[in-house]
Amino acid sequence: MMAQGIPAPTLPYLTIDGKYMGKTTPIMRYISKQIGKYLADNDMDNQYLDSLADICMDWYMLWVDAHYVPGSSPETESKFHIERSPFFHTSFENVLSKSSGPYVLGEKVWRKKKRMNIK
Ligand SMILES: N[C@@H](CCC(=O)N[C@@H](CS)C(=O)NCC(=O)O)C(=O)O
Repeated sequence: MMAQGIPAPTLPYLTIDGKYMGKTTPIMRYISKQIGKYLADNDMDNQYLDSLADICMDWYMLWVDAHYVPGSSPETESKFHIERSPFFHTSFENVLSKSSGPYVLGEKVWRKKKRMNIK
């Protein structure tokens, strides 16, 4: 993929009509626009949603580093769960407690209540 000029290829990626599309949050944003769902009504709220997606990716990449990167060990896993993860748990609790619910932006974004069961 690098030889084809694709910048920093990673998973996940999509190809649509033969065109490469990379990186998790930009892919989600593209699909949201295409289907007209999971979008906020204004740029400020969309920026907020993007920031939450970025926080999720930060958390996920720390999880990958702690568990799957060469050199990871029970100690790195433990450090992730004890020292790093609570910061994200608290952040998610803060986000969800600010919302009138059932979703981050009230009734509209994200998924339908029956399909999303965040506690
Ligand atoms: N910033 C990228 C990170 C994606 C990423 O690092 N994916 C990992 C898999 S979890 C990957 O493809 N690593 C390179 C490899 O495995 O060769 C995104 O948002 O999608």
